[in-house]
Amino acid sequence: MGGAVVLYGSAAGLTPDKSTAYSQDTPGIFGTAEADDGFGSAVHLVDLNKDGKAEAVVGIPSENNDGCLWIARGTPSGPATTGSSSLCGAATGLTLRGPHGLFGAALPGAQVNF
Ligand SMILES: [Ca+2]
Ligand SMILES: [Ca+2]
Repeated sequence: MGGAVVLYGSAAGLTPDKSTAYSQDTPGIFGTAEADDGFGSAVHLVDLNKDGKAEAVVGIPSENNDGCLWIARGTPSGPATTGSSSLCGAATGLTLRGPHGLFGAALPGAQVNF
């Protein structure tokens, strides 16, 4: 289980207006919400394709015992589940140790890099 919420800024600061919550129960997000997935344990906003819109990268460190990242494409109205993608630890070719690989447990932080 777990979740991540995108809040938007305004002249008065962060506002819940237009906020969007994401979890593995959200249509368009891969997998299913399971106990101890840790969806949202780490989050990062970064413009990966340099189009001026931030992608949301969400860590799911206990997904499928190796851990995964979910990446939502940035759009003018915020991160979109349509066309989102995932990357899991074992698929990267990294050697993951221990009962949980914890891929996606740490990301640089919630920030926007343009
Ligand atoms: Ca899951
Ligand atoms: Ca982008």
